[in-house]
Amino acid sequence: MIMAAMDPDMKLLGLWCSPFSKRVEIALCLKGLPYDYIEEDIQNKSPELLKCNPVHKKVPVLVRDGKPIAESLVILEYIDEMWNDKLAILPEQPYERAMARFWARFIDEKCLPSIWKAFWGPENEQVRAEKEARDNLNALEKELEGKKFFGGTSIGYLDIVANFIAYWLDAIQKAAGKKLLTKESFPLLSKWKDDFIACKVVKENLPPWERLVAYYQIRIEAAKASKYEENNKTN
Ligand SMILES: N[C@@H](CCC(=O)N[C@@H](CS)C(=O)NCC(=O)O)C(=O)O
Repeated sequence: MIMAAMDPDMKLLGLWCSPFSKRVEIALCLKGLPYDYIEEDIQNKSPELLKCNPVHKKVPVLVRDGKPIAESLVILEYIDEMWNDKLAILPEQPYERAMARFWARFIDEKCLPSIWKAFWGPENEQVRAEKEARDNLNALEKELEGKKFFGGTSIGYLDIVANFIAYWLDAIQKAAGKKLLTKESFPLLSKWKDDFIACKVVKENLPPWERLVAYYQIRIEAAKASKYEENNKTN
């Protein structure tokens, strides 16, 4: 996180390892907006988080002038509309905007769930999920043909939304000792992730690598242990 000057009018309830809250931090920093950052404890959610996001009870939540906004994609659009005099995040033309939203939903509704399932889903579903995840990554690979970033020549909405694929996926691959995305299988996505991570505003808003890998190692082990317990219960 960039330690922007404190602004009592705007605060972000976030989590250090959440790609969703990092999306918002990247957008705020791209716009050069100061905000106050509050780290949430997801195991022990604060009364403020529960009050600000009673429907999903998740981070990120952006609170501006006391009014909360939840869901990272919604927050990104709010930031872009609210500060439309600063660097644009969404494309300018309605068709390109619609397409960016289409792919953002594809990432959140199809791509990320298939990747999670491939790494810590039920064992008998992992192989199928891996195939699904590769097909989904392939669709994104095609989207990058002829472009440096999803947003064109510089990073935009869809690049920010895809942040998980650029950084978190590598940490999960390292933790699990299993690879979905390699330079050989996805050359365009691999080049894109290097370019994306090299952007100053992105680099400054990524969780520490070793801590993230350790976090996923624990998560993957916990998923294995709970499967083992379930099997023992049913056998
Ligand atoms: N669709 C949401 C997803 C947010 C999300 O899953 N946040 C996680 C942290 S990565 C969370 O707060 N989890 C708490 C919980 O599930 O109880 C968004 O885009 O903001």
